[in-house]
Amino acid sequence: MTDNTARQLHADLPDLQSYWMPFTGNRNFKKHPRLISRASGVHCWTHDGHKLLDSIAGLWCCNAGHCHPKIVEAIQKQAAVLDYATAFQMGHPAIFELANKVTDLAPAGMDYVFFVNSGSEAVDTALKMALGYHRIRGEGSRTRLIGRERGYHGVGFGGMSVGGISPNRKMFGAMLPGVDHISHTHSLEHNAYTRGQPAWGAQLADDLERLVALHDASTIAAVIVEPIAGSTGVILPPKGYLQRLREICDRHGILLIFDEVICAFGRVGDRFAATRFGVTPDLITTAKGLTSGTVPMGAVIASKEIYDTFMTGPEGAIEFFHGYTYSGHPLAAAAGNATMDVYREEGLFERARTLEPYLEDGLHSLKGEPYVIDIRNIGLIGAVELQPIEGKPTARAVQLFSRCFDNGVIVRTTGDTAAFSPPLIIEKQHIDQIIDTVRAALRAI
Ligand code: PXG
Ligand code: PLP
Repeated sequence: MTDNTARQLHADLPDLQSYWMPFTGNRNFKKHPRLISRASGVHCWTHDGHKLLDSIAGLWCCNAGHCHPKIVEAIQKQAAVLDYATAFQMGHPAIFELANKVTDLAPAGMDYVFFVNSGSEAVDTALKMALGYHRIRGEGSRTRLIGRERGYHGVGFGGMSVGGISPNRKMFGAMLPGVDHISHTHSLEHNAYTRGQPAWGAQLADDLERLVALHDASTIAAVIVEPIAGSTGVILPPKGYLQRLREICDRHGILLIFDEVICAFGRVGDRFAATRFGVTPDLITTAKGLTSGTVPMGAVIASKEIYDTFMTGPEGAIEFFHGYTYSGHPLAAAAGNATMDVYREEGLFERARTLEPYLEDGLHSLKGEPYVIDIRNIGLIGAVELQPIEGKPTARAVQLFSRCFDNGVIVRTTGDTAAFSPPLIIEKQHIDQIIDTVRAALRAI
């Protein structure tokens, strides 16, 4: 079908031709468009009025639910008062306020916030902070960055390089030099159908010792991991794993970066994965839930030690030659402030923790349904892994997605895993609807 025919078939839609869509099969989409034109709470509606329960909070981001009136009002008010102010050698009140609100939630000792516009920018920023930190301290030989297999850290050159998802990497050349990866922690053999953190696998953190032995600690700046890997299909940290990673980093003077773009702000039933698991990294990257997905914004939360190290050059000099035109944008700041207020007033982090067992029971009730080979969960995160169709990876999950979509539920699939990350305002009846819809879809595909 040509693009012209696609346009005629969907005469009620805008012309779809010029938009090059991200992470999308563009040609297929333009033949079978799915446009979301409205959203409220845990629901959204397509352009032709099909109502959908959003089991993934947009894309792991609309934690307070869609179009929360308080957040909407804050953005509207801000837009009329101050549209933009440069963040370089200037500032505006709302962004200082937000920095304080974020550090109030952050683990003790993580007292400074650098604002960016996305998770990808947060990751690249954190990696640069790590390199700069060592250099200022006279350890400029620490230039290596260590990621983890199957990790997702966004699509910038830094995040892609430390990332471990091959389709996201293979087209884009040599990437950053001096990057290496520790092994991932997913094991169906040992951990299938675990509720919460798996018991097996803490020793996988020792893979970092292998890289220290290979490269020498004096060449390694930082290790970056997602405490809970989301994008790759939800991989939970084995009990004791993150603690062990922290210990190894401490032993060798390596900075530990938690990429909490998905985990932060209630998703794991706590403020951060760091607070839930009781492991404090040196840097935390966030985005998504920071503004409940309403206005693009990301942030790096840094330890006092890292901030203080940068604040040592000549008085008046710029300490960190880094920043984005839209760092700390007023609309994002207003959205972030309102979002933090909503989280607190509505007790949404506690709510996520309270609902965790209900979602867990619902998801694990899918054990034994056709094609299901594993179920994983923590906080308001869940995953159902399916047996791939022989020779056609991802095809089974795509069928599940389509079925659920037609039956009124948006699920996210990655590889052959369906992932769930509903808004934290979700109610039990919605969780029931998600589980019922997925069960029926599994039986039908
Ligand atoms: N780090 C992590 C851990 C993420 O999950 C990013 C960085 C990048 O953030 P931006 O804002 O640059 O997209 C992410 C983003 C999925 C999915 O299918 C998840 C993300 C992005 C796209 C798809 O689960 N997370
Ligand atoms: N490219 C050019 C030509 C620019 O002038 C700028 C910023 O001034 C950028 C890229 C970077 O844009 P941003 O600060 O939005 O990341």
